[in-house]
Amino acid sequence: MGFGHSHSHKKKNMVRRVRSASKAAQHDLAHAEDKDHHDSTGHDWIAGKHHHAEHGQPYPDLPSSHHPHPQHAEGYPWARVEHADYDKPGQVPPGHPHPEVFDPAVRQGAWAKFREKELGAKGWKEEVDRCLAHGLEAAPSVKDRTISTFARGELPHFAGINTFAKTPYLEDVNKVSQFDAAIIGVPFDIGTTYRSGTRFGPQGIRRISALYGTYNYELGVDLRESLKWCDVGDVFTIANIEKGFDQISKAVAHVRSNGVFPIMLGGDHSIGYPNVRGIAPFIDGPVGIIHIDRHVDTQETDMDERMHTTPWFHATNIPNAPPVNLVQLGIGGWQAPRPGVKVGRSRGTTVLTIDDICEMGVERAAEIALDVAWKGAKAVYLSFDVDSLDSGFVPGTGWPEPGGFLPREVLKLLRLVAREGLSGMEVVEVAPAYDPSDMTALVATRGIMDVLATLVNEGKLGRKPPTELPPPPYWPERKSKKAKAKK
Ligand SMILES: [Mn+2]
Repeated sequence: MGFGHSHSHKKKNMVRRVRSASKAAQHDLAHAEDKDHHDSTGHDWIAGKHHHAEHGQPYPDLPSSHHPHPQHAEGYPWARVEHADYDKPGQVPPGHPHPEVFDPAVRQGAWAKFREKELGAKGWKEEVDRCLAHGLEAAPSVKDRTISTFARGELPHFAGINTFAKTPYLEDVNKVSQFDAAIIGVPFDIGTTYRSGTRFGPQGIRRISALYGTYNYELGVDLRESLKWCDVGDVFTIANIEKGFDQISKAVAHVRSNGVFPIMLGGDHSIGYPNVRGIAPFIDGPVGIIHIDRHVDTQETDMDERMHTTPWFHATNIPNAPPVNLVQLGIGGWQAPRPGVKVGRSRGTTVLTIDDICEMGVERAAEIALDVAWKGAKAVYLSFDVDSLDSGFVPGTGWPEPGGFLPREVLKLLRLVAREGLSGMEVVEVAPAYDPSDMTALVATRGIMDVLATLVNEGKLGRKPPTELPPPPYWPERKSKKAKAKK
């Protein structure tokens, strides 16, 4: 019998084994008894002879693992199974009661399973190489040799210096033109009129964004493979509205003028104006604005300054950002200053309330938004205020309001309005201090990721891997294409 058992109290040399002795004591005892399996180098276990629980046998009480079977040496009491291979779209295991779930033209679950195969892994290999080069190879005991000593990439998700979704930090912004898209933090909250705290929005969004990988199953996208993007860090904001705006516009203009898609992490909503002001000069024609919010934010001033209740008044004063191309989605509730409503009425902006959108459906609302924003326009800017969601989902915001979007509604809306391409986007009003769960910052992260995925899938940004699959299910056809008007 193996060592560790006391089947008999009578032993030669009168050595008595004690079950309760420590592992080390039992080990020493085995040496004293000259047990043969301790003769091998490093005291490795010999199959069928060793019985220590610390060696990780999964079922020490089962007879089959007591003496492992040579065909399944890992000690499991069942034999290895060879599964049939259903590696082709539409292939169905015999007798499956619902063959339509295997049809990639019908079900997203099937489509996405095969789309994953087409996404490639070049970006992943480059990341591994970079991690090993900069972070050293792992200790010899680590079997997975893609792991480095110092965390330098996506993994582990809890480690590292947080950039947005662990995308590389670009310290030298002079090199930004090498990228397709850039994350710009805008820690600015002196435009708030109630709860402050959105100056910590970029930090909060980056922190929870570490939870995400670069791949999304149902959208069939791996941003690591399809997008060259970076995080340029934060704008040096000034505690003065106008100087702050100037800094923000200059930063956004730098990124946009280098042909890079800018993604601004707010910050309160006052930054909408300097953001558009940074982009519009580089657009050869009108810019439309799609604004998702509970609040119209169209009054001229609030408490005598250009606060976060005012961005679209000033943005639509920019010569090539006309108010007829401003569409506002999700408006409503008890936080609606009447001066802003008056401006919207007189300038002819387009407003859809939550009730409008619930009645017509998100798909129809997105059609309207695209028609309005793109009418005669050369580019469209997207502004996503997290307070457009029901306050239950976004406690970490300055002006929470019940009755807004559900997360899956607003995420679908974001994806649909991004489909014709964008000149830039912002996510505003995340104030992490009011939301220790970070769910508000998470929905901001998610909105950005879904928009980027859509831009890639629609061929508007980065590189879309070629596909032999049918179009993804549930992605509605665009009824009135702006292409018609363009040609
Ligand atoms: Mn708002």
